[in-house]
Amino acid sequence: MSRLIVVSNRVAPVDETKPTSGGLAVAVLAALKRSGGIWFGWSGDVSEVPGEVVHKVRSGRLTYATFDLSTRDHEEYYNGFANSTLWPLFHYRLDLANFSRRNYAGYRRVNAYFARKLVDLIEPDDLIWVHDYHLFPMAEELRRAGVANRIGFFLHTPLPPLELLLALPEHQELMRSFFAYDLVGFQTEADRRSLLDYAIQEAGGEMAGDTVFRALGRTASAEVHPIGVDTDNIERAAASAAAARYGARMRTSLGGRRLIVGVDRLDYSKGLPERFAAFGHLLGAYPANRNRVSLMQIATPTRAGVPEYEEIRRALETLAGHINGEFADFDWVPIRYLNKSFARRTLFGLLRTAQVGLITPLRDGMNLVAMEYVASQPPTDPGVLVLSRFAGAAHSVPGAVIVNPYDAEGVAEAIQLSLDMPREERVERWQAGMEALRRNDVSRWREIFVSRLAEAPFA
Ligand code: GDG
Repeated sequence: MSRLIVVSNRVAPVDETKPTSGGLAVAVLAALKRSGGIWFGWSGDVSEVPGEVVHKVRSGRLTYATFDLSTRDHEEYYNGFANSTLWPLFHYRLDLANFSRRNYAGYRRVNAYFARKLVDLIEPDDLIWVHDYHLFPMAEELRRAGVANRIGFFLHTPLPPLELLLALPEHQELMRSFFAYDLVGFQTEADRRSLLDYAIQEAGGEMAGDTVFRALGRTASAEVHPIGVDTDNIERAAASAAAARYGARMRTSLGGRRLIVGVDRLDYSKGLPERFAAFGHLLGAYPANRNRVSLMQIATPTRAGVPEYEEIRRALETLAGHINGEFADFDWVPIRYLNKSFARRTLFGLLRTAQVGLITPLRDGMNLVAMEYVASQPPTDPGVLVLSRFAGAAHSVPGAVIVNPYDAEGVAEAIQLSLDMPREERVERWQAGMEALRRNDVSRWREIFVSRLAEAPFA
């Protein structure tokens, strides 16, 4: 069997007791733990003298191969082009995207650097699987270095429509780097469509089969392979004694009141101000909820080096303050806003105690928390997932109450409907969701992608 080499910007900490609060790292770790392989990428450390050395650590069947980045690389490649240009653009936020040639040059430089380091590890039969928007040019760089292995790519974020992609000054170079892969995987059909529209309408390519396209002299397959979670493990962890202790503490603190929960990285794509506003609307329009229901929002800090993240943090504090100021009572705080991270077990215990999981991103590739909420529920008395139609998960988790996150009144209505939902309907919806999550869990995602990649070339 071929070895699998996974390449991603960040590699999860080898010490699994440290929280990993990023969807990609959570998913790749779950996908690789059992199958084994090499996980290659940035260590997460920045040093003035960037690591010429690749550190290798073995943990079970998985080998971590990591290296440091220099301060300049971190600024231009990671904070710069990846997180200040591509992230907002790919989440349809052209208004927040910064365009800088210097950052783009840094992005190319770091991709070339990743590729140079990786080449030494590659054996002829290895399958190489590159992840996410940080590393589009990897295949091109590896091909240039003579690597003939099969190389696949999975995009965890959305890919926006052609007209938005064209706003990127370097769209031609960046998008053609997709074409050097054998297989490109997306979360949803809309994302796949964006690549094919680009390949055909902008790059003059053509389809050569259901999924296979030809553009600029290269052939690749563009496919939808939605990611999943480690369903069984989450189910077990949420039902564990440790999780139950956190659940019990939570219930005591609620004093018989009901709980709505949201867990997200603190990011403008997650629709947090809109979510707070919808909750405020719930309290205003349905007064029976006052002193009866709380919203607990865990917003895990990320990407502190990007100014937009400081701004969203301030905006949320103000908004939570306003709503709490208007509705709080001496024994009740409407919004519990937590700007910190928790251990996974704690998180699942908290998700399990909430009657409503409120996951309302303005745009999200998939959203694993939506799936984690469903997998954490008690089977005989599950809560209801209220989910944005703009999360990839809306196509993968049946049984959710689907909302438009921009419509505060509609979201408030959906929350009320969920709070009032009879147990029978809740169980039915939950079972539909769980069935899908068990069928398409993260191991299955890995198996399908890797077996498709092994079938390449598709020409
Ligand atoms: C990207 C795409 C796509 C969060 N806070 C804590 C914590 N988390 C964990 C969650 C979940 C993960 O982080 C977040 O994953 P999401 O999918 O919700 O969001 P992104 O980080 O934006 O992920 C996304 C994903 O990649 C996978 O393809 O779904 O669309 O944007 O697992 O539980 N974990 C711990 N403490 C926290 O405080 N331990």
